[in-house]
Amino acid sequence: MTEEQRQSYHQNGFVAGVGVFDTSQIADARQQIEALERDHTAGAGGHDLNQFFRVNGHLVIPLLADLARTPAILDAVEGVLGPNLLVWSVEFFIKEAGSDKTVSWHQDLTYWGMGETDGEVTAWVALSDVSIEAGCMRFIPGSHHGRIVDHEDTFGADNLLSRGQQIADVNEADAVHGPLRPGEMSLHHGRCFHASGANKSSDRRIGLAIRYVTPEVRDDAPGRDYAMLVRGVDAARGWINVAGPRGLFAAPDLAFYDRVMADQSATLAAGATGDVSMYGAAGEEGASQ
Ligand SMILES: O=C(O)CCC(=O)C(=O)O
Repeated sequence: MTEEQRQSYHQNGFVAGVGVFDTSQIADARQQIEALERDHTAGAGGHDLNQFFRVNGHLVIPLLADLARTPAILDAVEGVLGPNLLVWSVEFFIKEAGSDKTVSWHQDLTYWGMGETDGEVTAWVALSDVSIEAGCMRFIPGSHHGRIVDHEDTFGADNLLSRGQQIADVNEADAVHGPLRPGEMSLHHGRCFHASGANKSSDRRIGLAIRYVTPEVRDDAPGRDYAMLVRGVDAARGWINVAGPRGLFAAPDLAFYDRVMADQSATLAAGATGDVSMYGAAGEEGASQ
């Protein structure tokens, strides 16, 4: 990441177009992901693959843990968060070709039990051409300078978010698109307003969102929380440290996944007005945090 991109992140709360994989590397990653979809739809341990793709797949799928450890991604994230980095969550945002799925305007940190921290950033990696037509993310520049604002639960059927949470008052005229070519990523701050529209393209729109935190970010909500150290040291020990998967769907990792799931869903569901399906059986394209 260039110094200009780093400054842009701090000023605007997001930066797009950061190159991390070359064409053949990203094609290879997509091919491996689509092979998992083809060969392991049924998942394991009582959860289908879609569930692992939506939430915390890095605990049971080595490919996802490896992607989250990619040095080029960590270099960029280190540029904004500093030298000590943990992965809190890995999740896919997939919109099939021609899909009406959208993501409503929201701030990520609203329900994550981390307060209003500056110590969390999402690296969103494009595994396909994530153009405006394909429903790339839109951001409100500078919105991360404010606090967490009120969100309302809509539980919209076409909304990829678990509770369809949305910010009521967004001036869409201020929004900036963040299109990405395959192998590029964007970084966005946990308080930056963002959303995305339908995929009107003829290819799948595949994004991998990796949430990085620093050791100092503490989970002050009910329950406990977990993160995987990927760079530097965790001297604060505020997170329960996760080693990463032993192999694809290894039995002890599947049992651990269920424990993490139970502890995190207590935090996510706090204050919800309906049934939050973050970890439940999701629809065709699933629901996310
Ligand atoms: O993929 C999208 O359109 C939304 C992603 C998102 O909300 C996130 O990564 O926080």
